[in-house]
Amino acid sequence: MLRCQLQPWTTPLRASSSARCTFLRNSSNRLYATTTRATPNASNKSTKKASLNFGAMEAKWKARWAESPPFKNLETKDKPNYYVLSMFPYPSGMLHMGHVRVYTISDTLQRFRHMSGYNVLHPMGWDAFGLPAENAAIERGIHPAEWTVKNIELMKEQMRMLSLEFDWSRELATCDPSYYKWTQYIFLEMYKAGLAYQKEAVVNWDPVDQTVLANEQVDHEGKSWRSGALVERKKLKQWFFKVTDFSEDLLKDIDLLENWPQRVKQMQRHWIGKSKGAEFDFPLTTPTEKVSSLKVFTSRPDTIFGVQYLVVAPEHPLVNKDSLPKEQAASVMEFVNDLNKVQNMEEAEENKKGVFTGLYVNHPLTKEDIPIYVAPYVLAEYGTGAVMGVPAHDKRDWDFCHTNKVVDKVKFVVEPSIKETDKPLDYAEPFTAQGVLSALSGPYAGMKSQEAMKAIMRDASKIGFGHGATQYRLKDWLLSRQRYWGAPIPIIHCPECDVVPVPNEQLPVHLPLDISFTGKGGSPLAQAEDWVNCKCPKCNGPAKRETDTMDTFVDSSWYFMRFTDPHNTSLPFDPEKASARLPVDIYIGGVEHAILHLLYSRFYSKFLLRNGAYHATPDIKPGNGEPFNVLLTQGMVHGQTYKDPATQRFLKPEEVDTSEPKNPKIIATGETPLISFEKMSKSKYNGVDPVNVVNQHGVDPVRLHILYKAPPSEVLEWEDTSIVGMQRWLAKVLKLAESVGNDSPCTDIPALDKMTSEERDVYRETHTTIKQVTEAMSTTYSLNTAISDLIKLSNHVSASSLQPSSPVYQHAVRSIVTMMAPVAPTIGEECWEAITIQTNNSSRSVFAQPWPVFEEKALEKDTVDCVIQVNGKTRLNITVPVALASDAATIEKLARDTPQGQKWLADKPIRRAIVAKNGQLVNFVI
Ligand code: ANZ
Ligand code: ZN
Repeated sequence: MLRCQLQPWTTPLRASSSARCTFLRNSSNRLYATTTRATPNASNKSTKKASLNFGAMEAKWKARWAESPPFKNLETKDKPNYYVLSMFPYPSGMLHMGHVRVYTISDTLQRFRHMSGYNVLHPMGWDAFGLPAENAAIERGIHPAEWTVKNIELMKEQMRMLSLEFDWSRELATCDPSYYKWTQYIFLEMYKAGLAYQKEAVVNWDPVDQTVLANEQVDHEGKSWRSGALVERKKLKQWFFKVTDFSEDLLKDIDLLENWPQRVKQMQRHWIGKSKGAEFDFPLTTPTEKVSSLKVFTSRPDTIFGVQYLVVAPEHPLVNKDSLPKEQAASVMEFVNDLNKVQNMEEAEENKKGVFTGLYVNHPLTKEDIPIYVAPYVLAEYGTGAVMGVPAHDKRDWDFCHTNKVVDKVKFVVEPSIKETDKPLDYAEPFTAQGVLSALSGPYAGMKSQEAMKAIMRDASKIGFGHGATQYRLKDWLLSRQRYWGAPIPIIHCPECDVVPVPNEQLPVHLPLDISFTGKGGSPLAQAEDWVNCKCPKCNGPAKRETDTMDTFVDSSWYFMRFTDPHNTSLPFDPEKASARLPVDIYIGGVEHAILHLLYSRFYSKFLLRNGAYHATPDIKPGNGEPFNVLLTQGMVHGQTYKDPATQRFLKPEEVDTSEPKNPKIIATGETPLISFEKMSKSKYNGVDPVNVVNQHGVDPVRLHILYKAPPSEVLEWEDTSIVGMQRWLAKVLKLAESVGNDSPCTDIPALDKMTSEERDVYRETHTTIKQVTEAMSTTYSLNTAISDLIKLSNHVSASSLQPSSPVYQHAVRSIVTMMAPVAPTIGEECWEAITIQTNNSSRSVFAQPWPVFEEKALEKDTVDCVIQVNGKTRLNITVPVALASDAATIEKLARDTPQGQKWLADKPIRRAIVAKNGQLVNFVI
């Protein structure tokens, strides 16, 4: 799902397995030992200063973790469940910094939850179907299956390198038959529920990739999101999911998503696009047997007297040579066919050209005969596919009316109400606001728009002319693709029985592996005759398989459910297991998936709840079925970009001398380049390879740096000159840990009132930090401030005069180390080992430690910082014990004891003392 921006896999693979490989079965056990890592810090100037050998420590702890996994077998019944999920990647073969960011966030949060006593689920899998694999097959002759398996192994190794701890026992890949069997099964459930259907549709045809695109895959210029080709219109029989059956639920349940970003919720609402208005049914003047009237949807029933023509979409059922009068039929059909040749659909919709059908309706209120036109600016998929043309009050209708010279005189039936505007109506443009109905509006003249809408709808429904109606912009989900590398749609077409679903016991419908990839002429599956020809499950006669495969969004709409029970061979997942784990507690991923992936996942989980695939629990409200509780959308990672100021040309890294990071120079000219941060891309030479970064600086410093540089949901401007700060901090914490470890282990912490003021101070800081970091990890996700709080605390401890033998000191250091461990697992373990070395406890992982808990009492300050004013002017600050903060006499005495106090109060008597804000502000009037 997270697709790599960089070109995946640039060196050809050596084929090791035959094209008939079964996917992934053994990939999870195979590749652990394969990577050798360069020793870090060897080549980098800045890292030499940091004393830790990150590479060696990583190797040490990876080996230990492999031997005794810190997170294994911790699951017990008495612990609450917690499900942390990051969006699974498309296996391009290479992690990019965006991946590193999202998985670092999820890994940090899951480690925190483990330590806080949860049964954590943190799985990983592969969104492994899709075009790039097929394109690789076409371009390089590598089978998509092989390409995919190799890429998965590579990326998995990179993930391990980053100390990301996933539950690999649950690994899944959507291209694995053991997964897509259930994708197909759920498709059939949809089919049985009447939610999967076929219909002819004008589709977006990508002439380069030779495939149908979803609307969302076409950009605002009418170009394919992937190939960049201008998209064409083509009519094909397609499979759809009836998402629109769930429009209202999908809309109203957005209100329940308290922990989703507002922005994402707005995007979802907008996408569903609910609109209230009316449907009017205009009788044709010459009804036929088939059609007697034309329905339109309008949001402005108050403009009903301004209707001067009707327009239908080119795909409207009225537009065929049998329904049209003979004189017009030929020219109308020619107009429509010409439209299909128009390369850019948007252009056709924009230009507002239309053609008269020769048909009329009779307006039941004005009794006028009104012409019907065809024009592409009316969309087949919205409302009824027909609109009432009100040129006076709608800009699109105005343009259409003028372009096609439909009428001589535009009828203005609504006018601005005088009170609201002094501007007289300018008849040179449409008046699109609501107002007061004009004299042309018959019995409704003089009514305000709102009032008129109600009256008109009431009267119209009495005579059967119309009624209130609600429309959604949301369309059904076109899910079929004329492509190879996807889950085959489990349907058989029989000449006798028509559409026959593949029986469950014949699932999965395997993708045939013996396929030639030419990249031309539609789906490769259609050319696999052995596979296409089959027996009809109903009549046993010769039949043909459906050759379309499913959109990869189908695969990713339920993977988070499969993770709850990934090896189930009799169902997509066990209802109990899924119900115990759902909804996902926190879902982390890119905002680019804010609309479709999330909407489709919401649709799937609502359907599957209704379908009984899982059930209501205290966390799953009946009838709700929202899949994701918290949604964390992480920001993009931008790369440092150099440009030549003279030519604006992007410069390659080797063209810039960065030996002085603050003062880079263009090598050829000696000039200073323009520096900016932009989305990483090949053409800007600003991409960063995570493997290099980690090799150079160490895993933990990179993880810390990523989380520290920006809040998770904001853009992260990647530059690595300041990673050295994180390396130094880690070295410092290790020193603190060693100082504790070398001393005798912690005895009891004294009671608060027995502490020295310095102890009290460090103890308070420690608890404040525990509170803040816990909050950041569990509710605000402001991981950057969590790290800065930890840094502050470590500075505080080392600046204090407490000795390592002090229980308060030891408590502080233990707290820092346990709280740091989720972000910096290697050094966290190293520190913990240093601390516990005396207690023979070194075999215990830091991740087996409980997360520290703060005490409310310890947070309280025992002094108040008091600002002292003399005659209303601020003169000095003093510190007053809390117990005495409201005692004016004590404050006066403490103030007089300071040099500043003596200066301003001298020996003058105080006439009045005003103590405000619990002693934080005191005014002495002298
Ligand atoms: C007459 C009218 C008069 C309209 C007026 C608007 C203003 P929303 O609010 O987005 O739902 N419409 C209806 N179906 C359409 C289709 N299939 N393709 C293109 N346009 C269509 O938009 C509803 C309005 O969009 C409808 O109200 C209709 O134009 C147009 F002063 O009807 B109206
Ligand atoms: Zn049959």
